[in-house]
Amino acid sequence: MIDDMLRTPGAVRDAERWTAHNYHPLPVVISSAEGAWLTDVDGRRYLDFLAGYSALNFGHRHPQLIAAAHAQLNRLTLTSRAFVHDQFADFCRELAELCGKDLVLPMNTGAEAVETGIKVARKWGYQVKGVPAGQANIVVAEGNFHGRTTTIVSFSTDEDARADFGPYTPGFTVVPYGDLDALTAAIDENTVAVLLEPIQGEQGVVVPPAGYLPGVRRVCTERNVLFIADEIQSGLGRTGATFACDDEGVTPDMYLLGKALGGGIVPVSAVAADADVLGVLKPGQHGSTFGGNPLACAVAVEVVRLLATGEFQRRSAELGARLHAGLTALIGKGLVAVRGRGLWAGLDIDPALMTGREACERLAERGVLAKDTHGSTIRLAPPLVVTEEEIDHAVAQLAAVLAG
Ligand code: IF1
Repeated sequence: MIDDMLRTPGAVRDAERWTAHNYHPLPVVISSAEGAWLTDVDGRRYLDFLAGYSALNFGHRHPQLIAAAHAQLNRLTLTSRAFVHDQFADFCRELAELCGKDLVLPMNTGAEAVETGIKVARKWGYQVKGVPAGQANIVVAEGNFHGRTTTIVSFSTDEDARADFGPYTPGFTVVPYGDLDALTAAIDENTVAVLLEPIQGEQGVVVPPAGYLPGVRRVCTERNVLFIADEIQSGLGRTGATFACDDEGVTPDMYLLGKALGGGIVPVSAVAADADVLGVLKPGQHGSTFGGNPLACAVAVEVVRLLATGEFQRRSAELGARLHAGLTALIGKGLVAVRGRGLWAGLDIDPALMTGREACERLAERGVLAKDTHGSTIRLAPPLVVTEEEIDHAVAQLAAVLAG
């Protein structure tokens, strides 16, 4: 292992020498970026078709977001929630309005938003629904990815993410994704919530069958169960709408948000829900040191304002149609399936040709950066500022890679 590292470029080797090997990054060392473009330490440029796993929906260093960050850096960066600061109310109000919810609870990472959602759903179950103490259960889907904490991986179905991290947190029931009958059957009198990605990202950008999300919404309403939508990757413009749930005309009881909410600058996540849900939390029962900090709020409120124009949702829908048309034309030419919506696609490459990792290595040699999910599946998720020409260029490079 260490010998392999010694043969890789200096900066890559140095990085690997001093860190745990919990990632296997492409041997590309980025030093600057703007919009949809990255530049490495040798001046080579790459089109970014990962966008930080959808944390860079507005592109690298969007001027409006960078300006907001600089202005706040020169005034106030952290107070803790022991005090209020002058960026807090605007961010929480404008995000709540974007979500159509009463309240927002700001955190930092996506996993923290998911953990917050789980804790709030359980407390709501005991205090509002009347579930017996310690008996709350939450229904989740096979193929889920909601983060990496020990509770979250407790209900993961991905052995790489879960193995050897026990003992696991109880209180979760796993059902096949997209199977409304199985989900309905799994709900019992102690079920407090259903937690789903409206489109499963890490599983390979898996879009559920038409009618599934509306069915989940109906069943949750009928059974007095909270519908929690993890929109951390699917939300904030990625699918061509503000939220992926919008595409199905569905409003969850709780939105879990993250990634792009921080504008690709600072970690910002949040839970948005009505008062009858988030109101179960009293002072001292939940929190975090950096959650809702002034720098985070100053950047994230500008993200909300960018989304409020609808420009990025329109771009994702219109340019996403161009992306999917280009990709669909490659089915039978190295691709076996294309999934997704808006500027978000999961591609199954013919396994006989190459793995997803090999495809991404060859794309990188052609100046396009993407990431495999599993096996021969890769995900494409460019910043929503990408242009038609850049989309056509990336698809052409993929076609060339597949053609060998
Ligand atoms: C890694 C995956 C993507 C997420 C959804 C919550 C979180 C994520 C739907 C947690 C985070 C990231 C985590 C990062 C790679 C990336 C990822 F490959 F892990 F699965 F995008 F698909 N809900 N996804 O996608 O948010 O705590 O990371 O802020 O862990 O390798 P986080």
